Amino acid sequence: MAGREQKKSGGGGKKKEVKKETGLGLSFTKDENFGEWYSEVVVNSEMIEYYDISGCYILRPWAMSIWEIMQTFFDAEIKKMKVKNCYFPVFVSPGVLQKEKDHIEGFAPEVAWVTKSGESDLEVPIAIRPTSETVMYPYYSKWIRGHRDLPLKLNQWCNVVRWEFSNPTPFIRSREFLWQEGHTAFATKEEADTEVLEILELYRCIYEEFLAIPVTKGRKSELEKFAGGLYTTSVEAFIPNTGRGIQGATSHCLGQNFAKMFEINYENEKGEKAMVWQNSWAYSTRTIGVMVMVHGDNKGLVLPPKVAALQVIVIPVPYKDADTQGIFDACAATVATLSEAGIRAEADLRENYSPGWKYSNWEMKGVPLRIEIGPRDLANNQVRVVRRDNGEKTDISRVFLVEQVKGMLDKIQQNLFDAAKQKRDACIEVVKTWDEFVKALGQKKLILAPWCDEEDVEKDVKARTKGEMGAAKSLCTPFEQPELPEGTKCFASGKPAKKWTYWGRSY
Ligand code: 87F
Repeated sequence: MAGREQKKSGGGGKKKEVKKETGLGLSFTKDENFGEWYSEVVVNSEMIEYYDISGCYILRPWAMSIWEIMQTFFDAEIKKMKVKNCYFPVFVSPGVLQKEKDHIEGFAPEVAWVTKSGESDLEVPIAIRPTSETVMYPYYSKWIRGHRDLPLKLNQWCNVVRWEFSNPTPFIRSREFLWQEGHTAFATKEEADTEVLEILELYRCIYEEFLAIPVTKGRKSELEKFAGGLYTTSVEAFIPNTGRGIQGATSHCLGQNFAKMFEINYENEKGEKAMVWQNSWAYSTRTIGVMVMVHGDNKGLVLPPKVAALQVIVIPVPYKDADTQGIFDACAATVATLSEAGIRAEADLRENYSPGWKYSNWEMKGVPLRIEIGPRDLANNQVRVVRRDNGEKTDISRVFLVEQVKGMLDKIQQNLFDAAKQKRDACIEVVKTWDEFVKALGQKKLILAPWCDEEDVEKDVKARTKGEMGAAKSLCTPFEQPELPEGTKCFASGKPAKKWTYWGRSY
């Protein structure tokens, strides 16, 4: 995706600029230039400000509020599972980072280092965490002694730094990002296996119930899994405009690999020495980028009501000789009624902007519902409600305000999910042969193909599809498997197929 690095500032600000540029507030359309459209939406909606270090972005309150809503949900859910929050340092000593050598090898170029304090070189350079296994697990080794210390379930909400070199994109690929990382240790593999799926279900919930984005739960191939772990599960989303899959979040069973490396041992009930089973799981601010890409349109951002900091914006529409004060009072009363009912509502009473400008501005910011109150509405004790997702206008009596608005927010939430699912499903192509696969890839499809599940075959698929657009890879083997008739052959190798697997280009 294109996306410019240093966008000139401005855009969302003054009334003239927005109106004059295109009449829409955006100079690129989603279908014609997706990359530029995306950059413009995240900036003009006031979610992101570009920063003077490439790949780093300022998360403005409009973005942060979405993150916090998801965080509140997820944090409460993991606490129900007895996961405790903690905070480990951002710095990693080089020794401990090397310990994970085999697994860190491929990642090493992305690790950022602090080498100086002031003018003098540090005696030993210090790494900045790209993830916290090596930071945390030495202490797991220290804290876990007996079976009574298990399970140990910790999570931290933090930032991580990965010095990416390819194509930085706000939310999707940034050099610093926010996430939660959960790291748990159990006495048995069964407990670990169970938790992997419980967490994955929470991730599905974040995407489908909060962000209104359909995802596929599944297992990663041997090539695509976290190399340090036993197996990796993920929720996978799809961006129809670019025809790319995107990993939404991951839940790994680490097995005992790290336990061996970091000597995370304990004495079991029989007094024998045993090794823990571990999991790790994470979702990041990438979720917000996927939301923008999936739901945004040519007027800007489209927020699903459940993650919108502001669900309803109330705008007075006073005509010259109308009862302006009466209209403003009605706006304030409307906000009060909605707020009391737990609906996140505000009035835009700024007098230096026209109603029309405000409409575009709040559309750009993706607020799910706009309420307009003009003289006629005042006279009829009604308000006009306009949906952001489909532009539908309805006049509703103020008597039924709360129930109607609640109903509409629910409808918008559902409609966004249904529309996104329909679009995603329309991109799914079931293929059986290599020729069909190549054709579907060229058409930006999300490909479902029977596969022999062999690592070398996936490597071969990557090699054979290498090019400007990036190679195709497996996205996941969905847990929900269509029937695989006896004798079905692998699309790539012709060997007996073992699983239906999703393939495509990806972020
Ligand atoms: C970049 C630099 C160094 C990903 C990296 O998925 C190390 C790594 O280990 C690295 N990029 N990874 C894999 C992260 C695995 C795992 N960590 C905890 C997760 C979930 C949360």
